[in-house]
Amino acid sequence: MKEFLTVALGILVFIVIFQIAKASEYVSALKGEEKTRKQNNKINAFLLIAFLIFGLIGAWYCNELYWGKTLYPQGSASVEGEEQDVMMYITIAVTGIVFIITQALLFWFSYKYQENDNRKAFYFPHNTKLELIWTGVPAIVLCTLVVFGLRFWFRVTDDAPKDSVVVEVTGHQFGWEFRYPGSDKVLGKKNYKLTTGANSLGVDFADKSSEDDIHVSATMHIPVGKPCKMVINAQDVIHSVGLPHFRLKMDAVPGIPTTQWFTPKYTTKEMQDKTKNPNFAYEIACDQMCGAGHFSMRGVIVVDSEEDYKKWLSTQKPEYFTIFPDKAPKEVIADSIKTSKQTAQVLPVKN
Ligand SMILES: [Cu+2]
Repeated sequence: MKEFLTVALGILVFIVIFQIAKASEYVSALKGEEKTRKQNNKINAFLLIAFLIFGLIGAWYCNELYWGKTLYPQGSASVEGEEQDVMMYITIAVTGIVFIITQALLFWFSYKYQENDNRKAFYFPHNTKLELIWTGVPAIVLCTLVVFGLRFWFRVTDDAPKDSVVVEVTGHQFGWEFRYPGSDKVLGKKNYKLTTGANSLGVDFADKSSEDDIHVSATMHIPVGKPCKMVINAQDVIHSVGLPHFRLKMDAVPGIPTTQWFTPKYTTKEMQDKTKNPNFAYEIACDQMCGAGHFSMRGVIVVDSEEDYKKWLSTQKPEYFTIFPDKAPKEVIADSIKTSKQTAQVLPVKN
């Protein structure tokens, strides 16, 4: 019903516009073409100025209205992102100034140089000097902006600092998996042919370095103030690790691991206080349309204090022991029994 009404309304509006156009054609025939054209010219010249003024006010008003809802007032939550924010402001300032000047001139000239019987148009077909200036200056400015952008890009995609916390981030339809290299600081090899229900990342457990690797889903923990290097993968289609608070984004491409690193400035708790939002969470938003469940592909990054991070890490069991329980040392089994007993005590007993 709603669709039908919308279509009917569209047709009605079209008929009304068509009839008005037809009527004004008859009016102009009666009044004389020349006179009507001159009158229309005047109205259009005035409307162009009105469009300029209301357009600029509208742009300013929208900015006032929605500025607080963007992530800019919060500032960058990563050390590296600060540079990117400065770059963004410079880009907006440069392009903004050019936009305002060119648009103001465009509309003002349309008004000022409207048809006038006492003025003859000046024929100005070509000026090489002028063309060189308006091509050269924007080219130099844009190249400078691109060079600064590339410098930032090379920094965050280059080798991460030696003391970085390494996390492998894997995207799949529709969620995120995280793998930590464990105490040997080396991620075990993977082979997609080894992927099974239990070994969902296809880790090659014949590789010794994989025995202490930790696998967690949906929520990733990292310590504050320490560089974090992400090794990014995808298992099915292209996804993208979008970290708006840290001002980063990197595609997750099947078969081609990508990397990016950053240093979180505030813990999640500090950010909750800073934004006065007790539910604040650093988010991984998939920035690539990846299928029907794309909207649900949200991951969470918990930035802990160094101490809390170590505590969290110590409670994680290597995936190897989950898949091969018989290989687990006795204390791990004892630990997991203890944990399950504690959980049993905490959980209400259902009869
Ligand atoms: Cu996705």
